[in-house]
Amino acid sequence: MLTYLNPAQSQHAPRFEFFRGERVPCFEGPARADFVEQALRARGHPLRTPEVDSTPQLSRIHTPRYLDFLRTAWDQWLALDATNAERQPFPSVWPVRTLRSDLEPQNFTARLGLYSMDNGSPLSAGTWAAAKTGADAAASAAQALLQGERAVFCATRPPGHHAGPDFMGGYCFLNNAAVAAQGLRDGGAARVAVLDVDYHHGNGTQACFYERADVLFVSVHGDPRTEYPFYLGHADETGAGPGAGFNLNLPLPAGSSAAAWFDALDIGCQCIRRHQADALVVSLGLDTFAGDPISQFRLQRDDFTRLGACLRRLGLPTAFILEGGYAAAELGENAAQVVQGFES
Ligand code: OKP
Ligand code: ZN
Repeated sequence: MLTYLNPAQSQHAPRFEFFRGERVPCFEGPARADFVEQALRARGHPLRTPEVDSTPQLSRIHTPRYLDFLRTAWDQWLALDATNAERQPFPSVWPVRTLRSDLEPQNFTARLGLYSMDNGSPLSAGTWAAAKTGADAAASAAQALLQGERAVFCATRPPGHHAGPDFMGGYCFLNNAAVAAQGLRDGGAARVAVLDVDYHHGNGTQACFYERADVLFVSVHGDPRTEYPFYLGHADETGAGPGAGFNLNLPLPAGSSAAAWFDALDIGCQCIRRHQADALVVSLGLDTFAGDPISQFRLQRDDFTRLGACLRRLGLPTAFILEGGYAAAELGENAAQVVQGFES
């Protein structure tokens, strides 16, 4: 399967995040993409670097003020104090209900909170470069499908599905899957489906398309009553305005079996068939794996082959966009199994 890599991915390398009140090494690090590249290379899949500038799609998905902030955030952080190069910024205040988010604060920490949904999206010097090149990879994947490729794999990080129109969150900065879907629309696909199989609900992608009928969003994920991102991903969220009926959430309890997961996937696939989409974007989180350190579904290696085979049967031009998956040593194998299942 044609694969796009993100040659800038290793520039996004924050050193730590917060976990249960402690500073711990980031679960989401450069080794993840290296393992995926290694596994796909070993199986002989053709590897390419991005050839499309995603700027037009990014400006349809994200707001100008958020893009401006993200592009300049690290420089703003350094401008506060040159020794900040060795430190990481974290938000500590957020404009929740009753507070104003329409004004652009002058204080950096206030801006960081305004454009963040959580404190779980650490920044580093190369975050913009890595996120932008990742979005370029997603736009390149869309273009390859429009040019007749049957399926494309985007082996990128940081992930994107928690990033909304004007916020980062959950290790995500730019919404790669939304960029791919928008690229397909811009290139002539009338209807696009996004299927999100990451353990965590793709709140950012849902938000991007919630009022749109041209992009169907379907997600199978841990029940947000107990699982991140908590505040979105419930079954009663079905779309709004022109997008009413174009959003399907299939939450499952933490600890659900692979059998229950495939039953939900089947419902999601039936929905995609009914909508007669012209192309499919898969937000491929592999944190549904039984060995994932921060997630609680129970898929095994062979289940990823089965996932690939299920997706092939939809018969659509398909862009796989890597999202989560934190058992890094097994991530490459699991990704390669999805590809093998799709191609078998
Ligand atoms: C991103 B993706 C909190 C650590 C947990 C939430 C999980 C983000 C998952 N400091 N953060 O959907 O795999
Ligand atoms: Zn996830």
